[in-house]
Amino acid sequence: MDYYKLNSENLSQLNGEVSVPRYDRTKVKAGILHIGIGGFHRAHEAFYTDELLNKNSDTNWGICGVALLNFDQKIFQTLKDQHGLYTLIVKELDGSLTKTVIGSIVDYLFAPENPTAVIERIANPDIKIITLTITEGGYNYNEATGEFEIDNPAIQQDLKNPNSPKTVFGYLTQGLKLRKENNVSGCTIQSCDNIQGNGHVTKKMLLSYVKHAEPELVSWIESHVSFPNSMVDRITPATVPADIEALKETSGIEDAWPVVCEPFKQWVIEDDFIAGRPAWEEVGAQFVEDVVPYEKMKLSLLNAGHSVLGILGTLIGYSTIDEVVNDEAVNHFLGAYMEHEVIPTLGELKGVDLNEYKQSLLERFGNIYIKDQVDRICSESSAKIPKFILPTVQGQLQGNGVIELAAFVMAAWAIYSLGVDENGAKIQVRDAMEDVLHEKAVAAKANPKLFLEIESIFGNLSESEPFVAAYTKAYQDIKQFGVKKCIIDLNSKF
Ligand code: CS2
Repeated sequence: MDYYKLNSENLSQLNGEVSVPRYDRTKVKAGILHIGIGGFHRAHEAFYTDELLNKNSDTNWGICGVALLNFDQKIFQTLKDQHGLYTLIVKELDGSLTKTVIGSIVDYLFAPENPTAVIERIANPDIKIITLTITEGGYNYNEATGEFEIDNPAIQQDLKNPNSPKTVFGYLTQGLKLRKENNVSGCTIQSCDNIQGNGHVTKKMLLSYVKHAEPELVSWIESHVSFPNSMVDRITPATVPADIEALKETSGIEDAWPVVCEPFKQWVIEDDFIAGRPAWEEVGAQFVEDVVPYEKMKLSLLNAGHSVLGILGTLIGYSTIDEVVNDEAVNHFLGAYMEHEVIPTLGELKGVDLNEYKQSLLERFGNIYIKDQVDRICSESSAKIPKFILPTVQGQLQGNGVIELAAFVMAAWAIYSLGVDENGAKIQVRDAMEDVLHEKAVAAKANPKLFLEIESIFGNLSESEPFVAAYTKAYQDIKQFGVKKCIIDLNSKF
């Protein structure tokens, strides 16, 4: 087999089993600036945008991808070497692979190398939409107070050095300031992260920063920038070396960083784009007036479901999500959590059968070809759990509903945070709050409640008697009998 490095020159050489862009990429203008070009963006927004470029003749909506952190240098360099091209490998339910070379990222910038280029690009009149995938923790939000963490050292540094920012808030502020100074029209900032009310949160956090950094810019942003909420969905595990090798051996493509994902995808967006938008609805995105109920459903069933599987599965000793959910006892436990604790908090959702949705999630998690890593799911749990699980607990506590299963998962998380699974193997905890989690996890050995006292995660949950009682019992049971046996016992009640 001949091998071809993936780049513009070699596109015409690729064999027929791989789809390639059918549009002229040299004619596509970047109308979207995207911050955070990780796997999820490339499996989701960049995929939808590529489909649209293939379908209609509007060439104003290519993507300029921005790598913001030093850590992102590798993806920047890869995209640069490959002229923005990469292969999206969809792992179908029958194990077959659908491979598409995606061409919608037509430009790329590495912020640490040239901060001014990023600031100027945000102010460029061609850019009408700025989209973000900066992770749940990237919004600098304090769960206990609901406010922006102004004391964060990176934020303080940006306030002192406005022209060489490091955080997304520093960049957006300087870019928007330049837009205003140059009399460029407003734009849309669209979060594509898994946060309830992600548009509202983005607006609130950005304005909090701007009030400190450039107070006179606040009213311009309020009248010139829109912040639609959106719900995004597509399971995208981390790419592993075997994916790269298999692509090379089956298709002859040498792609340094392909993206793998599941076939399912969903994007529900509020139609609030102040400077226009691509016709993403032509390729399956849903535009609705109020996305809040969809977000709530997805975060509290899918993302929370992932966290439940990730934490319990890691302690038991599994390494991928399909292994965990295909364990009958854990599968039943998750189904019971969804049915008895989550669904009662969701209310009616027009056109959606929540039981069917729940069932479809269990099937998606069970796809044996995806091999989503429990390690990916558990990373940054301190930012995820307050958004995925705790709102359900609060809802249930208010209505005197069942909280036992969520309390069990929190107890398991306290034990997980000690960094050793039930077989004695080391757990690599990857979390911005790793030190605090570990310290409280150690303290919890003598008094389990101390873990719940991490206020920036749990707020005042440690004051809830019923929750603390269920959590403490679960903690002691897990220590004594192990996760699996406790799950089996709980399952007999639900
Ligand atoms: C996962 C998400 O990060 C996580 O914990 O739950 O990345 C999930 O796979 C996506 O949101 C799916 O849409």
